[in-house]
Amino acid sequence: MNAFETLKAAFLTRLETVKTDQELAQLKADYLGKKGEVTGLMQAMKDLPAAEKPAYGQKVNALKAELTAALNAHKAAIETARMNEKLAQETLDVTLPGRTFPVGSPHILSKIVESIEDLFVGLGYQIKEGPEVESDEYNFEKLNLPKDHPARDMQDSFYIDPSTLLRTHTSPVQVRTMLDYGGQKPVKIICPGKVYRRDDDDATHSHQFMQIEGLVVDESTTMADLKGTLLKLAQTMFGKDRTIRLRPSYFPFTEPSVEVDVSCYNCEGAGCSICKHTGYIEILGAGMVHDNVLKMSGYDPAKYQGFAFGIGVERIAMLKYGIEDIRHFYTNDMRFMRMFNQ
Ligand code: 2NM
Repeated sequence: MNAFETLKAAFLTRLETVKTDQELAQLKADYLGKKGEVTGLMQAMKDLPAAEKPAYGQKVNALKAELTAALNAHKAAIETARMNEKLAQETLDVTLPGRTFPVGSPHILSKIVESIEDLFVGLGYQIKEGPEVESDEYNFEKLNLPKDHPARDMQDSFYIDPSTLLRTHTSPVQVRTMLDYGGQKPVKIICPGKVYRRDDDDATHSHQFMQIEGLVVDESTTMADLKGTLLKLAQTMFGKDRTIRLRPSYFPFTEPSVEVDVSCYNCEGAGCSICKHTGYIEILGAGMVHDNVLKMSGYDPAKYQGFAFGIGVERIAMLKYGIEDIRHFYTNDMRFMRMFNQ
């Protein structure tokens, strides 16, 4: 073997062991750098006879090209190996199950409110909300509950000061709406929201509960309109085969006033423990808006008539789902909440 072949063999042996960029750079410097082996061969040319110089030069250049090509090929191999290793380490198993996280759902009371809102929006009503802290004026006075009325007893409401309280029903929102309309245009609204009464909480009483009240005021509104509307409402809540029954009652803000019963969804009128063998279940109160109420909110009873109704949302949910304690709606026991989770 001549010097060229020895040098090339030594280079290739070392190249085999090169694993890093630094080792590669060092090898390149040792052979192809300014003081490298190949450069040394080139410098040796000056001691040769002139006739041998061209062939010698060509041999050195060929060797240089060969070593450079080997270096580049090895460099590419190192990079490929590094990339493959990285890919193997960073592989994602797209078939692994995803990370699950808990998802909530609307509260059962919200669902009932929304289904009733859907019905009334479909009938052309507007949804109106108002403040939970109300004036005595809107909560009682303008609803035909004068100062000495028993329902205004301090014992029954949460008073903030002598003329301010937590609303005991959503009717003040209806008073506000009538005043806002200036006695000049028809009213067709429902008012959902929280209301407050000073009760001791037990299975059937809560100091805070949800109500939906409806009010229609127009130039030829009758009790027949009320009855048809309440039939639709009863069927939406308890099924399309339900009928309703009106019984005379009393509310200060309506005259006449009625209590509304729905035919029993359990026994269809035959009699069972749910309807206490009467075939009917009481679900809401209603009536024709009292002349005094219309007047105090700016509507002329000679021109306008109105009907109104009020419904307790918890009571509806309790009937519908056989819930025996109203406190379940507010204690937020997840086992209770999840029963309505779909
Ligand atoms: C009820 C029963 C009967 C009612 C009356 C009014 C208003 F503001 F128009 F006078 N709003 N709601 C009403 C009537 C509420 O709840 C059992």
